[in-house]
Formats: sequence, C-alpha cells, structure tokens
Amino acid sequence: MSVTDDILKKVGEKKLHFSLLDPEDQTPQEAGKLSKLAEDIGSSAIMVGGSTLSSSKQVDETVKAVKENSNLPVILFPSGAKFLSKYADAIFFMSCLNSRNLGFVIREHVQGSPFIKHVGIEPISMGYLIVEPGMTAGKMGQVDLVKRDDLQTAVGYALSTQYFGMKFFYLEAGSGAPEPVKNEMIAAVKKNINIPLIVGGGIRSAKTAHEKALAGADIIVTGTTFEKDKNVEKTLREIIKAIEE
Ligand code: 1GP
Repeated sequence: MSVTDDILKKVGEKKLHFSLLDPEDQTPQEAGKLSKLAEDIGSSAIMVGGSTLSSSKQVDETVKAVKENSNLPVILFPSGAKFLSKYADAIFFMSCLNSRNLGFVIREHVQGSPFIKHVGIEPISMGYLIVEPGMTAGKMGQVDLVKRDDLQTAVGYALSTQYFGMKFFYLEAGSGAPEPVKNEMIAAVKKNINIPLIVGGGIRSAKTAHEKALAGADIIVTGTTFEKDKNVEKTLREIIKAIEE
C-alpha cells in the first residue's frame, strides 16, 4: 500500500500523530533512537526536514538512521529541492501557499520533481499555510503570514488546496511557536474541507493536542517536544493518548 493510502485509511479510523525530526537538531544516531521510541508509543510517521539545512547529506544520514531503527514511513518535509533524500519513503510535495517567493510555491518543485521521479519516492501533494507567528519557517519562507483571527483567509486557502486536487492541508504556526493555531481557525477550516487537516507548530502538551484534535485536526505534528522534551517518552505518550481520545 502507498504511504498516502495508508495514511488516508488510518485517518478514516482515528486521529494521528506525526513526529518531526530536523536533521540540524540531533545526530543521526539520536534520530534513530527517537524514531524507535516514536514507533513504540504509537506515532504514525516520521517527518524529516527543517528550514535551515545546509546539505542533503544531513538529510540522507538522518533518514537512513530512522529507517534502520523503525518501520514507520519516513516522509520528507522539504524546504527546497537541494535537501531531498532517496532513502525516504515519501515526500510532502508541498506548496507554501502564502509565500511571496515563487520558489516555495512552485519553482523549487520544478527543480526537484525529476529527482523524485528518478529515485521513486512517493509524492504526497499538500497545501501548506503559515499562520502567525510563523517563526523561522515564516521568515525563511518569505511568507505573508495569515493573521491568527483571519478565519476567512485560512478557509479560502484550504478550499483552494482542495480544489487544486491536493491530498492534505497543513495549518502551521511555526516550529517552537509560543501559541499554536487557534481552535477557531482549525474548526472553520475543518468545516469547509473534506481532505485531511494537519496542524503543527507550538503543540507541546496533551491538553493542547487534545484541544486541536477536538477542534478538527486529523493529524497533529510535534517537533520541538519530540526532539527536546526531557521526558519525551512520557510527554509524547500523553499527547498521542490525548489525540486519540
Ligand atoms: C513545524 O509544525 C511543526 O513544522 C512542529 O512544530 O516544533 O513547535 O512542534 P513544533
């Protein structure tokens, strides 16, 4: 089964958790250990990517270590065509919809898609929208941030994503955001689309994860907690339990 079909099937049954690893933040060995932990406690995929990568070698080494240590699908979460890895199972073929830089909307994709075809990683099309505060992704992506209360604009982007035929829509507050995307925005988007809604950025506790899932997120992504929480096993277990409830 393709990674896309596997996710769509699981999303039809329950809310999911994805774990994000930025190759800049730990050694490949540590990434391998974390991915094993993620699998053991019920996360459904490992996303690999970051906004400030310097080489594809970093991505290759992290992806390889993850593959060696867990059976979870590895999905690239790319910031550009230079940072792809042939060792991944799939790639979020994502357009950063509110970037002012056409590179992040489509041109990097034009550069990277022949590689994706050549090595046979599975593209998973996704509309990606960065909401205030946006953090590093907002800055590096040269984004016109959507305001936290601007539900109408978020819904317009979400519907456009669906009408373009993309498979997933991702509402992003930015890694390490002090506040995640508001529940009201998640609910408004969810009410209007029928493709799975991914929410990430600033989700660090079971309570917050529960609220976001209840508001309508189908998949919750955590990066900072996964990589930096001192009690990562306990915190992630609680987060995944709260999402599934
Ligand atoms: C970043 O949404 C993800 O793209 C994860 O954010 O690091 O805040 O969990 P955090």
